[in-house]
Amino acid sequence: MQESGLSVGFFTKSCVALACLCGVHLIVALFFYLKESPAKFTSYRKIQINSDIFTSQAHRTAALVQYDNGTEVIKLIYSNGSVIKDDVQDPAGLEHCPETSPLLVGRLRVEFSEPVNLDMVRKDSPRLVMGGRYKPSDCVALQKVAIIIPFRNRGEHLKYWLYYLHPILRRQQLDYGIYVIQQDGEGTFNRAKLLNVGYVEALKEYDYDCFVFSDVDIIPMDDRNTYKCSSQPRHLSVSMDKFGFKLPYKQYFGGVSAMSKAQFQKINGFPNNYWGWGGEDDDIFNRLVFQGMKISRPSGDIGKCRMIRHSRDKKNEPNPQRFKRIAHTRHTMKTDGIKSLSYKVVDVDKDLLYTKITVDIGKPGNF
Ligand code: UDH
Ligand code: NGS
Repeated sequence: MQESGLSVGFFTKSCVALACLCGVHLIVALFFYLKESPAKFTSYRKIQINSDIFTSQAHRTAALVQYDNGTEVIKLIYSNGSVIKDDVQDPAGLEHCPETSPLLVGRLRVEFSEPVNLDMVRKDSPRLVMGGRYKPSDCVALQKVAIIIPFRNRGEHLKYWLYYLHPILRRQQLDYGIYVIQQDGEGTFNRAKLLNVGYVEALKEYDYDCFVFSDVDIIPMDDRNTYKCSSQPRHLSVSMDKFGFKLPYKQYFGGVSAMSKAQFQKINGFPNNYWGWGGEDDDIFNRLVFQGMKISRPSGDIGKCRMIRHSRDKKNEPNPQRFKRIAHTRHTMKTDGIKSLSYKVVDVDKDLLYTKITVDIGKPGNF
């Protein structure tokens, strides 16, 4: 009787010990399973980056890597917690490009005395895709930038622009596309309406998050003047040779500027009813100010640019109505803009170096 009592006690103890062993084994296995397979569960790894994309100096950002059902999701967040960028990592597992590209060389020699050869540009950019599209091979660009050029009868200027800008944009490690928006016909030129068309047409093609609006005859003299967007609308052609390398006036917003999609939407895009030369850039400046935004600019040194000298274009005489119009921006911007834009695409020409879209934008009083 005593013997069987002993063996029952021994048996119970053995069972308890075995159960404990199994428990420990299970915990250890679970620990290693969780450690090795973060993708199976939602977990977070925080990494600090020095970024000023969509952020000012005052708002340092952090990148949060979230593993969610096996996908690595990058969220760029403000220090106050709001998400500003939410991106799925490149399937090839590439890292994001650094905030400052290591490929930049700084000051550039820009001159227009010799004709340029675009074949060299084509050869030097093996990753260029039809339509003037490019993205870096070794990292995921921080911004997807559509560059929009208002255009008519400026073929020579376009050659210089493509010759200088493609290598610069490549060194800036941008995911970019070039859109030349050509006004059809011989009617009065309308720069701002063409820029609106460029915005709409570029977005039909790709999910751009930044838009650079550039005259065809302005070339940056320093590749540190990055053609990308910032937390505030950015004016890029801040010290032009024709103005003695300074701003002609504090509110000047002409030449080359950059706006995120959100900034552009907030001001209802650009005005459609400035026909002929002048004032449309001042109207855009007014829109930005009325929506509580401030202009950001590179330093005068980094923002140096050259303009290709030319005579006044036909059908782009100074617009006599421009002063009256810029006095009423606060009111007109509500109705006149991207929401009221209408036009017809006449032709799309895809070159390796650009997409040229010819558009009928009507004439004053029409559309
Ligand atoms: N543009 C064209 N074709 C035109 C008119 C304008 O492509 O017929 C585009 C082009 O991208 C140009 C931009 O619109 O860079 C702005 O043109 P603009 O005429 O408003 O400005 P710009 O400063 O010339 O180039 C102003 C008149 C210069 C007279 C100089 C007299 N010495
Ligand atoms: C201002 C124009 C702007 C123009 C700027 C520079 O006077 O549209 O000159 O012109 N504003 C008005 O006329 C109301 S520029 O010297 O580049 O031809 O951008």
